[in-house]
Amino acid sequence: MNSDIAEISILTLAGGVGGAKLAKGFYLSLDPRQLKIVVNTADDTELYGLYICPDLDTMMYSLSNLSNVTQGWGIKNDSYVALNMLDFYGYDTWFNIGDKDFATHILRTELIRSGKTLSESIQSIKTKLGIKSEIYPMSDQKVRTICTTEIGKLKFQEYFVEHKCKPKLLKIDFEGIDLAQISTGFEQALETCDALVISPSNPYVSIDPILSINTVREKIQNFNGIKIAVSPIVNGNAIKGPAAKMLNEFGEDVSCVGIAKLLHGICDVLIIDSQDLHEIKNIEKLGINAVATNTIMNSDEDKIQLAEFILKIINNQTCNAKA
Ligand code: FO1
Repeated sequence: MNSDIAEISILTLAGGVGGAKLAKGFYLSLDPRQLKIVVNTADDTELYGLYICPDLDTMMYSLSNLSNVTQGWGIKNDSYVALNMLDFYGYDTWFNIGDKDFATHILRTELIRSGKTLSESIQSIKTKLGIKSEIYPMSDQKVRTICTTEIGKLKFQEYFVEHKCKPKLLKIDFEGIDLAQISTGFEQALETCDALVISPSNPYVSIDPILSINTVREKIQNFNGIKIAVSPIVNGNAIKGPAAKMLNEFGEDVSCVGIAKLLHGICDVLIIDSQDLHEIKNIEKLGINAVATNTIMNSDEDKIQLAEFILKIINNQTCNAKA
């Protein structure tokens, strides 16, 4: 990497597995201090008296190499002895929490019960996991995605895990969004970072909660660095999760063009997969530049390759800006 890259600071917005994969790519390509990560917390839930933050944990497990990469969440080689005993006691156990994973929820719940903010609890846990980049929740206030479906209102994890995203989705609300403030770390990162990268995460339930926090959308519109997004839809499909189904149910194009439409005003360059090369002109008609590369991230090498592709775009843009 040339020296300019060494000075660039990246803020990435992330949720779910796609967000964790790209962040891992940056984490392996940069000095950790160059990377700041903001994570969706609207998937969070309370179970068994514990405060559970799936997207934050997926992110932290990914960066600390603890992640169960085949399922995308939870800790590798975990056991489910505690869950089986909870089942014996008659608890619902459709949300599969492993024994090691329980330790994270117990630690976070204790920190929060002791008066720590969510940001402070993440700072403590990520430090114990040896993670050197900053990770911030989108907000320290409680926001919860509520899915109104053809079978009624469901909390996000009830929709996503218990009902496997099957019920037709009619509406998505973010309970608590009006009182939620942008987290301090997020606000400072928007003021100081050179580039903003919107991860290939679900636009509705991972990125939109972050954008819906008071002042965030306008801060991003006024962000003085380059704004890049990676399409989570490749060749009309989501790599993982319900993004394609949601785009279809909300009447949008189930394509990277449909994604581009949702990014109007907050994205300068949309990175699409090589399989969607033919869509570049349709995206550019929307006033968003588009570039194609391999965006499927299976191995760490794939994640690094995509991260470095993005860093080159940022570097060129930054050099041009300085010229
Ligand atoms: N996703 C599932 O599909 N099934 C599960 O049983 C499940 C358990 C689980 C436990 C802890 C955790 O942090 C995440 C977990 N997830 C599970 C993923 C979770 O639903 C996330 O919200 C999704 O990955 C979307 O972000």
